[in-house]
Amino acid sequence: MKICLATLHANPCFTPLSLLYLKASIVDSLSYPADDVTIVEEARDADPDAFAARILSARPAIVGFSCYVWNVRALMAAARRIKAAAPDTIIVLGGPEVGPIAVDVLRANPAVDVIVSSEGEVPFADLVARWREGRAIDDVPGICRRRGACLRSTRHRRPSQARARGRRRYAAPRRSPPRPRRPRPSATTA
Ligand code: B12
Repeated sequence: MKICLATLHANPCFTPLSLLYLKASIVDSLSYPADDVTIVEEARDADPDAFAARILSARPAIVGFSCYVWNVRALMAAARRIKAAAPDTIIVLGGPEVGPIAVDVLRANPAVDVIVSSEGEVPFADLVARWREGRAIDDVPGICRRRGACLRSTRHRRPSQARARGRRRYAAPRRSPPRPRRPRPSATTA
């Protein structure tokens, strides 16, 4: 199953830390092939059709969008385009602009299937593992999802429970291939 994790930056030089952590988490905890997880990042004024087309070109079974105040409208537009072009694609959201209001966001955006309401590393890996194995996601902690015409939320797993499962540390994110260093502005002399 190919996965595409995508976001739009307010400033193109920023790093999509959330997506790098999510990728590291599934590569580390599920031994997911790193090459099957694409990260697509563009500036927030990216052309919506081109952005959606770039995501679709990875042929993902799962698309994860990282949603913040500066990109949520454009990402919802991309979600609609992706669902229209490839209806079987599972669309998952996370991030501070959607997690706390997951029910409202799901209700307003029929193209979205699941929202992870807080830190994503553990629930996203849980979701991916279950989708890969064809298992139900009903009891994955800390998500809000559709079930027919209804919306269902599950409670977060308490940190002590996560620790008991040996998940005290998250896998370190890394870029592959690394983004080329931008040249530092040269010092000017008067
Ligand atoms: C560091 C930081 C910055 C750095 C960014 C460095 C970089 N990435 O290159 C700098 C200083 C540059 C910055 C700039 C801005 N920031 Co800032 N920043 C933060 C801060 C302190 C931490 C963000 C971070 O990296 N967290 C670590 C990552 C791993 O966590 P995360 O992004 O929350 O992602 C986790 C979950 O949300 C979830 N998740 C996220 N996406 C997804 C997707 C899926 C599919 C799933 C399942 C889960 C999931 O799982 C992730 C891993 O646990 C937060 C406040 C905070 N404490 O969170 C504000 C915050 C993100 N910033 C904010 C804002 C508004 C901005 C600016 C617009 C400010 C401005 N006016 O210019 C800019 C735009 C940045 C951009 N990326 O384009 C707001 C966003 C509010 C919102 N509701 O969206 C925040 C929340 C601060 C706040 N409380 O208001 N920021």
